[in-house]
Amino acid sequence: MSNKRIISCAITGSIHTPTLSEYLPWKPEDIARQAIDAANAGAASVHIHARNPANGAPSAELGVYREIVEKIRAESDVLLCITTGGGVGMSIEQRAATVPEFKPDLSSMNAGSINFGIFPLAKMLKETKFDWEKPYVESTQDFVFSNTFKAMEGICLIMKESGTKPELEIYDIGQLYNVKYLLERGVLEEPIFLQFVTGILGGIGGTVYDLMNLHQTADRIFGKGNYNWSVLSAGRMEFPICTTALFLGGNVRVGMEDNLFLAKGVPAKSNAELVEKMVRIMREFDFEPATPREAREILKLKR
Ligand code: KMH
Ligand code: ZN
Repeated sequence: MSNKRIISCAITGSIHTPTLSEYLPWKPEDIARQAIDAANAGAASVHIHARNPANGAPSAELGVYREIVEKIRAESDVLLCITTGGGVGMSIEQRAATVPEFKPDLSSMNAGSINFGIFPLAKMLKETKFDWEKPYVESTQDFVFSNTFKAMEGICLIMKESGTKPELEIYDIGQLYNVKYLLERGVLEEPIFLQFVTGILGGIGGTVYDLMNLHQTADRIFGKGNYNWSVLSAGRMEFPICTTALFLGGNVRVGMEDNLFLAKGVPAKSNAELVEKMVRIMREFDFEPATPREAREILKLKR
């Protein structure tokens, strides 16, 4: 087993709100700057969401995405992974629009519908910087993150036409079977790249047992060594779960989309800090972060 591991860094996402961390980037120039710094710190891939430059609310505006994408591409050869998960309340058409527009190396492809509950964050939002924050997170008590078979097939075909590889976001065991179905339908191509998303309320938990369960089921369905995978864990299990994945042959995702803390009670001051910590852990165990060029080879990207 090679000792190279891809670090993905998810820069801002659409879960956390500006009040939760003063360091969460939400202006396009800050998102781009933190992505470039994360790449320089050892991330081979950056996962991008856009936010409204006026108030940090999740945004589907292609103009905002363009500013972020152009700034990153001008300074870095890091793999670009643009979300098609978007944010609460966006239509599937809005979520998919970045793929043909920017033809990124990777785009997230959420592999099934789930309840997506971020409403427990509301208790941390007594006073907020912006009015939208509390109602946004509270609304997820009644929110289904919709990814129907029709929507998934549509998005996979758009990615195929754009030469973009799907990063398949797997929130629970059953979604691995959705991926198997999409492979059989011919809308996905091997080798697939799975991103195990653990610790989201509505999906699988964020324990080592959950990771093992996902990994073993994927081995059984797709065949050991026939696919690439990575893991993220929301919140304080980010580093324990990512560290475990290294020994199982997996790649890792860190970043402020998933976790705002460097250690207990210590807010991360940037995404690069989270990447630097992951690199330190890796090197303690003789793993090395893959470069963007190595990541392209590992993932068998065509472009
Ligand atoms: N927000 C994470 C739970 C996406 O952007 O499409 C998973 C994610 C999905 O990053
Ligand atoms: Zn995301």
